[in-house]
Amino acid sequence: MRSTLQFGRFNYPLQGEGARARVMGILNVTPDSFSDGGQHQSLEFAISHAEQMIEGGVDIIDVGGESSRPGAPPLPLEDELRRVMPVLYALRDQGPAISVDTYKPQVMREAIIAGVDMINDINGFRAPGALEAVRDSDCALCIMHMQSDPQHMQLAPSYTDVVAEVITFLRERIDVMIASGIDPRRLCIDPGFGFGKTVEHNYALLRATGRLIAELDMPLLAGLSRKSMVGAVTGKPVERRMAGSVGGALAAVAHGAAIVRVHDVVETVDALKVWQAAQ
Ligand code: PT1
Repeated sequence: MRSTLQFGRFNYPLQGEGARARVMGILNVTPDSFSDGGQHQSLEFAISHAEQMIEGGVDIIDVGGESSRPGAPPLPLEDELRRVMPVLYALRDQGPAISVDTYKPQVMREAIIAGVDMINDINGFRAPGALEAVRDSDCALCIMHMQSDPQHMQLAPSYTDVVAEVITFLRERIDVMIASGIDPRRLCIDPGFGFGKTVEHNYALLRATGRLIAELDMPLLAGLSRKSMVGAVTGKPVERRMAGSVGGALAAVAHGAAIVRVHDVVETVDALKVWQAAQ
C-alpha cells in the first residue's frame, strides 16, 4: 500500500502516524454569485468564504472558475484565468493547501507559478499539453474519470461494468503519467461521481471505493457533496442536501477515501472527528 501523497508544500501520510482523511473545501469563483458580476466583489467574496473554511478546519481549498455541473458550458481561457488567478495568489499563504480545479494546461501552468499544491483535473490530464504543464512541478495530481463532457455527460450514461471500466480508464491514465516521468507519489484517483453516471453507477462506484484503492494502489478523492446522487436517495433539493452529503463523505472515508471534496466544511470536519474517535 502507498505510504504518502506528495502534495506540493505538504506531504500527507496515508497510513500509520498522522494518517487521517483530509477535507477539501469547494471554492467556486463565478461572477454570478454577485449582482453586478464585478471582479473585485467576487474576489472579496471568495476570500471571505475561504476564511470561513479555514475557521472550520479545512485542509485543502479547491479553487474553480468553470462549473462542471451537468449541462454546464465551457468557459474561455482568459475568463477562467481572470477569475481564478487573483484568488490563488490571495490564498496561497493562508495555511491550507491550495488546489485548482481545471482541465486547461495554460491555467495549470499559471497556477503552478502561483504555488498551488494540487491540480484537480476532471478530464484526467487528457488535454494536449496537460502532462507537460504539470510534469516538472511537485504538486499533487488528481486524475478523475468522466464519461463524455460536462455538457453532454448526463444524456445517456452507459457501461457494461462501471467499476471495471473506471478502473481500466484510471489504470491507463496512471500508466501514461508515470511513463511521462511523473512521480507516482504525486498521484491520486477520483471515480468522478455524477460525471456521466446514473444514480446506480454512482453507488456501485462508492461501494467499490476499497477495490479502486487496492487495485490501483492509489489514494482516492471522493466528491459527492450536494450532488444528484444525494438528492436521489434523500428526495431533497440541492440546498437541503447537507446532512445527506455528510453521510456520503463518512461512507467514502469508511471505505478508505483519503480526501473528501465538500461544500460544508465545518460539518464534515466535526463528523469525521467523531467518526475517528469511534474507531
Ligand atoms: C469531483 C468534482 C470535481 N465535482 C473532483 N473535482 C465537481 N476531483 C467539480 C450532480 O450530479 O467529484 N471530483 N470538480 C462538480 N461536478 C458535479 C457533477 C456537480 C455532478 C454536481 C453533479 O448533481
